[in-house]
Amino acid sequence: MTDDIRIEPRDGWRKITLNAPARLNAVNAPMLTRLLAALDDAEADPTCRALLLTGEGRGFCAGQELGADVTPGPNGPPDLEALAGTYHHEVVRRIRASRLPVVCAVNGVAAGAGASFALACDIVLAAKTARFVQAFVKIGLVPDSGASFFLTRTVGEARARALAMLGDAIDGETAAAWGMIWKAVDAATLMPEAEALTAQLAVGPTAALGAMKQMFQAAPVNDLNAQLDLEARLQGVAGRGPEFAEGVRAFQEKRPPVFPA
Ligand code: T3D
Repeated sequence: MTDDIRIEPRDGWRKITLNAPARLNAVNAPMLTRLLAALDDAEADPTCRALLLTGEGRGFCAGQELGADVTPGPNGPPDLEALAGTYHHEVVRRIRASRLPVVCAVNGVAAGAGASFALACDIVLAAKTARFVQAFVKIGLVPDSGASFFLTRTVGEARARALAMLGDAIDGETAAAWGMIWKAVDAATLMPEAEALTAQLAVGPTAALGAMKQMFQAAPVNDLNAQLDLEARLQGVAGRGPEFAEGVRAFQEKRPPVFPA
């Protein structure tokens, strides 16, 4: 039994580690099938309230494994549209559609689809020494797994185009300075900080955090009126829920809130 996806249950959250360090956690179809199952399983578990995604060893994820999946076979060249649609893009869709806040700890190089998986997450911490590489151009491909979507919205079109067309690596500190990620930290403190952040989210108002995800997903395509309508609708739902009741009660009683699972 392969353990290229390691799942560690913690108190109210799960840590999912891409675990193929010899190839910098480059992914293939079976590994992505297991990653999708891990995401689905966490989603279905009511006791799971947050996720942490990271990589084993010196890499976070070197994108698609440049192996059997993408090697021409007897039937001709690989069908990358099907490969992307079935596996890589489903990972991005699952993370974005999840009810759970997803933290990503980028421990090392994040290349190709690996960088996109990180950028799909809600809060991205990286080691200062981590590298983000739009590796696609180096092998004659185009950005995928949401890279063109995420980059234009985080670093802006000028930087997005250059990153994609040149394939230059940027380090964690630059990624943070450019607004691509939340924060760059010393490599030694990355995991404790990412775990503390995930634990914090796991005791947060889970339904409200899930609603925030819907909001931020919609914001880039909505105009202001549509976004105001969405915010009002989701605020209405939040206001009728037990989290708001507890939050207000805790404020009035001058104690920290204990949000229900
Ligand atoms: O349908 C579709 O959507 C298709 C898929 C598209 C999505 C994609 O992700 S396309 C992009 C695929 N990824 C790449 O092109 C990245 C290839 N790797 C690299 O450019 C470099 O390895 C890195 C920049 C990521 C890191 O460089 P460096 O110098 O730190 O490490 P290294 O020495 O190149 O790699 C270390 C080992 O990992 C090495 O193996 P070895 O020689 O020690 O046995 C290398 O072959 C292996 N490795 C790295 N990336 C991959 C990989 N093995 C297989 N697939 C990889 N993607």
